[in-house]
Amino acid sequence: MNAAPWLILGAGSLGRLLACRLAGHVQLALLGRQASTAPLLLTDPAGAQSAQSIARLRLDQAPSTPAMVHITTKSHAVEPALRELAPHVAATTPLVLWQNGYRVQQPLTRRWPGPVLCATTSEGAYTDGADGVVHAGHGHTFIGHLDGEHSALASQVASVLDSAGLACEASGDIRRRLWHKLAVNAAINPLVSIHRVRNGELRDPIYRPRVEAVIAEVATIMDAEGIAPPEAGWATMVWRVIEATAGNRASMLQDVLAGRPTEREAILAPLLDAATRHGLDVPVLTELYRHTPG
Ligand code: KPL
Repeated sequence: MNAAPWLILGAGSLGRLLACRLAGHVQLALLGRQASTAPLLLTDPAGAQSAQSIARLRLDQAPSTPAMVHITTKSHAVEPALRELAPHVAATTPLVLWQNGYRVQQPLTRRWPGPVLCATTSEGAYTDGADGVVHAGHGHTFIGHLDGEHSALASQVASVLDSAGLACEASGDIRRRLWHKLAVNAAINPLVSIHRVRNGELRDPIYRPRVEAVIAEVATIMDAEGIAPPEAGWATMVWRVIEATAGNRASMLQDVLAGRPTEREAILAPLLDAATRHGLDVPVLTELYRHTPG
């Protein structure tokens, strides 16, 4: 095992999932608002439970020379969390950003003195009480640097995650992968959070044309941004995810129901900014932004 620990900043569902899966593969600590000596309880996709003894620390208790820091908070919480952590860790520490959308990735890649990798994942997980995480479904993770640098580091991280049971590969084109996920999230999350419906209900005739209209505007923006479409096309990609997650309450709907801030700024704002940059008129996305809870 590596001597320098991997720090996981953010003890929500993704942070807990990474901690439980990586335990035994690397030294690690999970950083959150509160320290805890309680073990983390992982429920795997088959329903089997296991208790993991993991160091759970406050940010100010972080070891000063970690091998890397995985930031798993929501996008809007990254800057405050990193401000709090920065005085405690070397500025050359590699960061891995796991946020949805495209809000923090570019500024942090330019600003942080150490290497910054971005990750995008379709692993499904949710928290279960104060100490539990349910790994609801296996997915796939891609990791890479926005400009394709630090490929050896990306491969090393991907290989550890992969051997820890989280299918993962290094990507030389992580920007495209992040925008693809953003396209899916933009077509699903705002609509289901406004109408408080499960993903599969978007197939109903009252919602379907709205989804199609969002996809059409997103496709135009992606084209202007030079983001190559998925092989199957934008619409097929989105409808496949809706089909595969039909019974899910999307993360944005869960945030709304729990009274938490949503990822509206991380998901819709980059699309609107890109539309403005390219002089594109996007009335459907503009309206969607206005109605989506922030
Ligand atoms: O990633 C998701 C989310 O909930 O944020 C989708 C793909 C919409 C699945 O629910």
